[in-house]
Amino acid sequence: HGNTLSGISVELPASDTSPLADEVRTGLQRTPKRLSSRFFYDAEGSRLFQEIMHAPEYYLTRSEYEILDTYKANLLAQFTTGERAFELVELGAGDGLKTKILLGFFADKNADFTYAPVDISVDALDELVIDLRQKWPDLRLNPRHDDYFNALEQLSEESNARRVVLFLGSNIGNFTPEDALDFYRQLHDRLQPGDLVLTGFDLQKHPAVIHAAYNDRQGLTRAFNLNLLHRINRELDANFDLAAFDHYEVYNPETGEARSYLVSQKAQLVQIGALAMTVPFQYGEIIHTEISRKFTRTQIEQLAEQSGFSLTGWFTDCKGYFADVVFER
Ligand code: AVJ
Repeated sequence: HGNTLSGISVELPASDTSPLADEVRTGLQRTPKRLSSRFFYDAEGSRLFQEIMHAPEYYLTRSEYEILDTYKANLLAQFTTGERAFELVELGAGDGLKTKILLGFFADKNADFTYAPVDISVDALDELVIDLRQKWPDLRLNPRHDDYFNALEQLSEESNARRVVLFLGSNIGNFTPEDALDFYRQLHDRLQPGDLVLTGFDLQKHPAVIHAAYNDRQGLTRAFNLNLLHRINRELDANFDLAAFDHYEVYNPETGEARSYLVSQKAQLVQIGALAMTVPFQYGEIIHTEISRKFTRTQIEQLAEQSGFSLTGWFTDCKGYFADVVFER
């Protein structure tokens, strides 16, 4: 952590100010300890999440795939109003696996639309754009490497197309109830009357089905959760012993919250070099890392109502596990 001032190298005190550093500094000093799930997605974490999506227990991806495939014509009909073009703005596009079902179908039907994927990962976005250009050379693309709300604000100044915001995969489940409501209120502020939001919500169901989705037998979710410690070791010069932490998941069917934890398997001290910080753990002490919230239809209706949207489309898979829901501004 040297800094060069007019040729003189000045050694700064431990003052790493990356978002991860801030999170680790504050999160590991709290009781109970916690780290946000938004730091899961380094290159290895993104790769592990792709694998989770193929795990037999992780039904979410297959359910949503089924919904989009089954109802792509209904969705196109809802997105199209008269002669007006629409702009599909996808928040957190990732590899766009599920969205490609819609893009392919819309392209076949010669729909008049632009696809605007938004992602904070440049790598994911570049890969997606290369793949889409190859598959559909005529597709109008407007990729944004940006924060969700910045991207939305800029987009709304650019054309008079109808906005259709996609927020798929139950990413909304990582928000607290307050943050979820705030998210839709902010969308409401930035969109125009007639604009749409299509959100993927994971629904409440038999608790054992949900519990298994976050405890796959291959240990992918375990590796995904533990990778956060690996990332901190690498990026913040820490010495977490990954063998001394366990993955633990609870699903509470009364609150609809699946919560992930890392559990210290012994009393230990962990050094975070870049923060000049020593973190003590007791035997059995936890770090809370993720909330994956599951919804009821009533909760989703309330979310629409409290943020000023009308619920105009409700699509589920044949098992009723997942819903893709249309809100109209
Ligand atoms: C990408 C946030 C939807 O919460 O189900 C998968 C992430 N965590 N397995 C989810 C995740 C553990 C996933 N989301």
